[in-house]
Amino acid sequence: METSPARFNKNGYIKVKALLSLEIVETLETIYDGLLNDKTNTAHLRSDLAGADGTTDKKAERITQIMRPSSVYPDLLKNKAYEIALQWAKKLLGDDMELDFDMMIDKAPYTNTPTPWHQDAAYWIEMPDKRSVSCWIALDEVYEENGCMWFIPKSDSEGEYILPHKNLPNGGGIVL
Ligand SMILES: O=C(O)CCC(=O)C(=O)O
Repeated sequence: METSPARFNKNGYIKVKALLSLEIVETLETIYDGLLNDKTNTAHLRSDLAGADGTTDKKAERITQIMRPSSVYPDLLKNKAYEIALQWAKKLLGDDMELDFDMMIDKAPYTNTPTPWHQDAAYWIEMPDKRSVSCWIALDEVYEENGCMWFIPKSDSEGEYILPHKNLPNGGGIVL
């Protein structure tokens, strides 16, 4: 049977079944809900990945992204999720892997806004060491209709190629 590192190398991603206990997920959920509602202390870390939408209230966030939530709430780093994610990164890419940053994303209900297709590596230009892994942890039940993460397996011919990306015109994330 193919090992996880072999599958990761081949496809560019793996899915880990039951990465965290329900208790860990619930703790993260409580902290993240607090940060999501705390618009004052997170203002400098916060953006809308969907960008501005001229047709709705400009203040309404559709895909809230909060960079480095642990810088506002350092106890987050003590949560087992961080340790387990790092163990997996080491298993997949080597024992010298370290946490670079954490991030939370909230897809507000009834906004029907897709997250733009992208490669994470396109955000990380000029990184001398190209090894990286993002660990995406769902805190709610996720399925196609409510915004689960989608991956496209890399093809053999692509190698480590980063496709050209552009900025969304309305100030959101980058898109293929
Ligand atoms: O949750 C999503 O739909 C996108 C998340 C993402 O792109 C990321 O975590 O790098």
